[in-house]
Amino acid sequence: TTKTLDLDISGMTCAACVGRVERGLSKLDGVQEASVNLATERASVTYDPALIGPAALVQRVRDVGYDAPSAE
Ligand code: 9UX
Repeated sequence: TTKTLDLDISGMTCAACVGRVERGLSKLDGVQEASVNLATERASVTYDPALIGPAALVQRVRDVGYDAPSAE
C-alpha cells in the first residue's frame, strides 16, 4: 500500500535545489517517488506508510537545508 503526502517547502531558489530535495527524499527507505515543483514550492511524495511517515519526510527536507511546516 502507498500513501502520498503533499508538502509546502520554502527556501528553494533554483533548479538544483529541486534536485537536492528530490534526491534527499528519494533515498529514504519507504519512499517510492518524490517530485518537487519549484514554481509552486510543493513536493509530492509517494511512500509506504509501513516504513516511513510524514514527520520523517518533513525532517528530511529540513536536514537537506530547506524549510517545511509540519505535515498537513
Ligand atoms: Mo541553487 Mo539551491 O545555486 O539551495 S541549489 S539556490
